Amino acid sequence: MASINYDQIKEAATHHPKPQDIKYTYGTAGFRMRADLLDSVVFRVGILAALRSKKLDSKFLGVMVTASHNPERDNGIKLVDPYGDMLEQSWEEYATQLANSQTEDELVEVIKRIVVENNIDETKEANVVYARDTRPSGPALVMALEDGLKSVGSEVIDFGIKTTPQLHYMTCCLNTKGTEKSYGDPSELGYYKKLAEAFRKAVDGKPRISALYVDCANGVGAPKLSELARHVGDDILEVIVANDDTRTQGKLNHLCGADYVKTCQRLPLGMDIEKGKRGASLDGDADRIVFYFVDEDGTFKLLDGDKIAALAASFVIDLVKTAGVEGVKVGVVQTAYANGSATNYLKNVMKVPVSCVSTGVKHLHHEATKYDIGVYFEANGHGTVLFSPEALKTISSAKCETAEQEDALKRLRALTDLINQTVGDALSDMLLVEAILVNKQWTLKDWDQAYTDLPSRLVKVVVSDRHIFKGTNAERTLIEPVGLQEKIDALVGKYKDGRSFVRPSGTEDVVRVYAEAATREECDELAYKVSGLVYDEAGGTGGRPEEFL
Ligand code: G16
Repeated sequence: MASINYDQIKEAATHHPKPQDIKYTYGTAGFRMRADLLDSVVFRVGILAALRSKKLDSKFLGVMVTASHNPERDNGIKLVDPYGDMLEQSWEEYATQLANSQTEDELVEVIKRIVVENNIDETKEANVVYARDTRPSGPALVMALEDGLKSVGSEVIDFGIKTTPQLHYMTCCLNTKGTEKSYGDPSELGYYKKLAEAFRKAVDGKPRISALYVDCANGVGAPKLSELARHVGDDILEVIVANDDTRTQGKLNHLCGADYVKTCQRLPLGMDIEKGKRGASLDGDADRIVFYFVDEDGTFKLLDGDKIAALAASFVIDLVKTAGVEGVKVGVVQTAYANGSATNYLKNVMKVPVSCVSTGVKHLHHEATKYDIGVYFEANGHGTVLFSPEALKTISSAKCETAEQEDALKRLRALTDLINQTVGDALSDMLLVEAILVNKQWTLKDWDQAYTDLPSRLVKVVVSDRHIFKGTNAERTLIEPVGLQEKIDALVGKYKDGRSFVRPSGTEDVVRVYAEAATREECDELAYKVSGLVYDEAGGTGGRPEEFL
């Protein structure tokens, strides 16, 4: 292949000018903001993906156009490394530099710097695959992405509309094809078949449980879940798809979806499930899931990412023990948003090692690879279970002496295929939870009994500049604005089991305030006071946070 043609890049870039006066930041999961401001960013991310592919010996890089849980007017871009994990963090800075280079000349300078610093062979082929969710702004942004890719002469595969985890899966499959690490068939059909087959094995011989109603946030999860359910078969899993309107403008994530349900702690619009029925919500790109039900007394009960982590960890630990592969150790990774009761249960009742890292799947995933089996979930429902190569080897080569051992081993092996190893995946996680509940013949209420969440509250505070907030200690302690943390601590000290922390969101233009305490009243009061403090002392704009009724 010829070297990079910088004149070609300059010419293409004139069609995707960077708006003046905007500073783009690479957030928790890539760039994310109002879609009408993203054209130049997406063009440049195309260039970055191609450069990284060249650097990685022409491996396939993935690019997903999505804004996940954000409102429909937003869009964004997530980058997927060859084995399905998020973009290597040292390259986030390059993404930021490319996105913020104002002129075509500056852009070319940054590209040349990346090439030199990484010793990139310009003549290597670049391979990039991409997909998008159902947002109306998606097609135009994909065209900008293609222009960026073409300007560097990249080979491309357009996977059309997919969930984010499907793109992660396919990127990994393409790069492992024909090797001993082959992850599967790099197609949507291959994805469904792999999951469906593994689910069948995981629930083999156990009776089906009641139907699961799934709120798909009116997003890409709706058609994909229907397709998956068809492959699994309703003889073993009955899924009722709700909020599947991907065509009517304004409906995506509107009063529905995993983020809404978790934040507001109430049923989504369009899912009026009766007492005793089982519900779940996906987010806009189907990488998060939360479960819920309405108790006999009418209380809404949420089973979030923390509950999924505890369920998955305890099931896996039991299987490991019964299968006789006890050398394989399980650990759990959480963030500061994990409910205090969840952490306490895992550490002190289940006696599992627990690590706490900064928000963002990229941080959790990395930490989880340190365990033989690493269970990582954010409280918002984003997560998965990772099996280390050694654990996989032990599980696949283990010999069994009893029928009980054989059964446990069969189910454990099925889980290694059922659980998406590349990233948190709502569809795969849904099947994982269902497989565990089927095996245990549990209702959601049975699952919920393990521990009782401390009342918690998540508040969004709008400030003039959220970038002035800087944290440390896995984002649990603010170091800037100076003095604010001491004031938060003084408030927290007044409440039994009180805990509160503040951090800037990396996906929305808000500051997030988290609070928990022994009772609902105390928790709400603490959340109200801390968010008021943030608003008053750190440039709150718009309405001052209100008391919760
Ligand atoms: C993304 C990340 C998650 C993170 C969430 C919220 O999720 O992948 O790890 O928890 O953003 O991040 P923040 O609090 O910084 O806004 P998604 O599903 O929106 O892509």
